[in-house]
Amino acid sequence: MSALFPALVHGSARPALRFGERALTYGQLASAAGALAVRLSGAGRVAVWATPSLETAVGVVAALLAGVPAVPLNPRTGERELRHIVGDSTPALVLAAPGVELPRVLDGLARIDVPVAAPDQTTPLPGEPDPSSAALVVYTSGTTGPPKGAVVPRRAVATTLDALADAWDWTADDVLVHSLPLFHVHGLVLGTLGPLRRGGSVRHVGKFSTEGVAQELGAGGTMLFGVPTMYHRLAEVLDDDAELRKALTGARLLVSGSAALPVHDHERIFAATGRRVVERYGMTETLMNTSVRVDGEPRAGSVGVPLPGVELRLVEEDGTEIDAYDGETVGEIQVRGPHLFTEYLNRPDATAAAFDGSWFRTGDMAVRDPDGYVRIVGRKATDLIKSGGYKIGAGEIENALLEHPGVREAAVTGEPDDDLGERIVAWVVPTDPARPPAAPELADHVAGQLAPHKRPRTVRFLQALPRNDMGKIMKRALPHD
Ligand code: MCA
Ligand code: AMP
Repeated sequence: MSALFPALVHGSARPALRFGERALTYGQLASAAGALAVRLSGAGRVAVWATPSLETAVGVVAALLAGVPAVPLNPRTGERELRHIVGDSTPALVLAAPGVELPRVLDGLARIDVPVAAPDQTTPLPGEPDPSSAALVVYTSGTTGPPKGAVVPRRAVATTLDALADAWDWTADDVLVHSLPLFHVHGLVLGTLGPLRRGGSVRHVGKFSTEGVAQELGAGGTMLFGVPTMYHRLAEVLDDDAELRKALTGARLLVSGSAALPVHDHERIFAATGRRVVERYGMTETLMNTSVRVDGEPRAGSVGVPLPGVELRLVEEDGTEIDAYDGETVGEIQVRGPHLFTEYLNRPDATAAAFDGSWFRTGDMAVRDPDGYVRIVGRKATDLIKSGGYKIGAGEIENALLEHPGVREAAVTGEPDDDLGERIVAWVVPTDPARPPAAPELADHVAGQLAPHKRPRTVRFLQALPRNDMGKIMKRALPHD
């Protein structure tokens, strides 16, 4: 395989990364990441404290140059989840921005402060590692238990980014604007490594705001990546914000992913700007599977067609392949190709269960239109919740709630939410019905143990949970409003 980042081999004064006021050219990035790569060489795995910063980008690029798998950590991860991730991935050290305080869970790890200033002497970049070797270990939630580490090979990163370049005419001239977190595939692989592979640039807005997006897109940004919650928030204010309308209208490409963008938001953005948001569909385990292409017909509610190199099929419950392209026969999406992860770290059982031979079972249910466009209509597992574009397992939240002394029984569901797509709802039987714990206390407990985005937004107290004869909780029988 050729270099993952050809533009780094040549170095140049072209802009590569910008986070707020801080920026690096390709030459500066090559020097800083190249020097760090030498220090990381042979390190096993390295954790990256993935704040939205230059240091995170430099740290991950350095690990990739060194051929050392990077494990991005959400800096807001709670104690229990962080302990699990570190115990499972056993990183040799942690990369962090200078001055950033790390939690005590990481005390046992050596720390390297990521230098972003180019060193005096340029270090030659290491040779390109094997394409099948691991690039990243990205933790992702399942229906039960703690998150699993998806091992993503270098080949998958290169394949998916080149396939997106083909679908979107993505070039070195593009300036990508986004404000996604850097510890998931969307913000890290697509939003950071994507521009770097093309030789283009990325401008990170920091915390998402409609003003920040307007400013960066208006000042030369050509593409915008976001989750549906972000597009929903843009759609909400577009009619009253001429600057934002102008910025979106002037962009070359607006891309949404990580969850379905409601047709209503598609239409509002189109009405205000004349621009169609393009949807693409992926997963941590598969990187990107499908997209609406710039040379194809945009279609709200569709995730487009399989990307180059991606084989996609729909299967019935019993595993029979569906031939129909009729827009109505529903089956599970299975995919195959060089864009797939290799395994869940330390989980051969879960890895085996995720595959049907060489096909990866996505768990997403879809139909195909006569022209091959894929429309996602649901998900197999009701215990997976997508909130703000984050995948969250009901089981992990239930386990955390059950550790709270005021909780005797707990069940967690997702309910439709205009802003977040789905909102986490906790159903709780209190230990003492006369003195149930306060809802914010339970939310803080979950945020502190797992992560703030996993906290319940609504807590409903019950005297008992509905159970079947086997004692299993019947979530569908919970009394919704
Ligand atoms: C509130 N907050 C709390 C608590 N309550 N913090 C701690 N404990 C509490 N009890 C804080 C929040 O942390 C946040 O803090 C603020 O209150 C508001 O929180 P929230 O309501 O969640 O809204 P938000 O922070 O504005 O988040 C919306 C968002 C976010 C920006 C859309 O959900 C987001 O960044 N989503 C992106 C997810 C993503 O990248 N998914 C990709 C994975 P503060 O204000 O300080 O921040 S999917 C993927 O990778 C696949 C491959 C794919 O297809 O893309
Ligand atoms: P994650 O494991 O966090 O990477 O989330 C992957 C899941 O996000 C997929 O299995 C889908 O359910 C969902 N997803 C990603 N992109 C889209 C999209 N454009 N439309 C609908 N669902 C999506």
